[in-house]
Amino acid sequence: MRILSGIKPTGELTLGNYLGALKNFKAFEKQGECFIFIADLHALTLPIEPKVLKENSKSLAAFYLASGLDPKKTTLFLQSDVSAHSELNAILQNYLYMGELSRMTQFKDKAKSMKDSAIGLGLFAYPVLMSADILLYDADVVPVGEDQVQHIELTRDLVNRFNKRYGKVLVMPKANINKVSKRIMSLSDPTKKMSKSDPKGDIYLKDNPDVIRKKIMSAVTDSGNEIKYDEVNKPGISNLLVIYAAIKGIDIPASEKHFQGYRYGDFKKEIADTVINELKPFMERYQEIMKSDLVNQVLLDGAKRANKIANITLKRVKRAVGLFDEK
Ligand code: AQP
Repeated sequence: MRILSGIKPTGELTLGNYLGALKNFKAFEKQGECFIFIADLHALTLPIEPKVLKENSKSLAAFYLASGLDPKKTTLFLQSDVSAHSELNAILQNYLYMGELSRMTQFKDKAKSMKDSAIGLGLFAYPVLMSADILLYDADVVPVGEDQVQHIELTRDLVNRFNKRYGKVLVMPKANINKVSKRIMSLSDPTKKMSKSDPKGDIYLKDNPDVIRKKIMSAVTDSGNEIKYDEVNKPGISNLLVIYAAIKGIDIPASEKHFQGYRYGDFKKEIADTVINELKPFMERYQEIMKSDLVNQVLLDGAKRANKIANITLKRVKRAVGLFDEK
């Protein structure tokens, strides 16, 4: 089984990125052949300073390694180091259509506060490049948070459309959504996703323990006093229950049961302790990796391995569509 996942180096990683993605990678490594990449081309779809993008990319590679991934087993690489992503993107963009791309929720969300003249083509065509990322590695499984499911569905439509016309060229991928940590919400507005590009209510992995505690103790809850999972009427409490469940590897009813009879203050205090204890060893590993030369070595080796596999698929697609390729 081939598994593929990536994160955009657009900003400081949040607890949402950690619970929704990083924390799950090690388990996937045991289940199949993993390709985990730094989606730096995707990061260009919204304005970003070159220096920041470069630093974020290195930092993200170190976070991948700190999550326990073994770079000998898993191919860790930079998207921009594998030119086949851009080449396949150029081919696939002819098989996805304006109508379906303009219906993508993520595009609508990101573009709603922007003037038309400021919306880059890359932001609009984001799902095309994402399809290329997935299909190049013949990925069977793509672990994602809830808001990426629509993009995977679009990739599946593309595979059907393409294979119907050219035969069985592309492998059909499937989204894998972690039931518990699929959507960690903002602490200040628990009806909105915690997102690295929206600093309100985020816990950053690089926050120090005092800051984390302060953020959790002041997280928005409600005027009641019952610790109960109820996304509609108690989104703040529900979000904290989810965070606890995701860290402990339990389901939400078990998280609810654990906090039965707690007062809000004590509940938040235990959530803060749990988050701080979870992130401490992870961040220590991250700091060590950042001090070493490991990231450069791993990305160099990863690029070689990723290019090899990606170019095989690219060749298959080029031949299928009739691009002259007798070499
Ligand atoms: N709040 C979240 N809850 C659960 N999972 C999340 N992920 C992100 N936020 C949450 C998961 O982290 C991975 C990284 O995704 P990405 O950086 O490629 O894009 P994203 O989903 O758009 O993440 P952000 O933090 O919201 O980025 P920006 O702000 O740059 O758009 C994915 O697996 C995602 O599901």
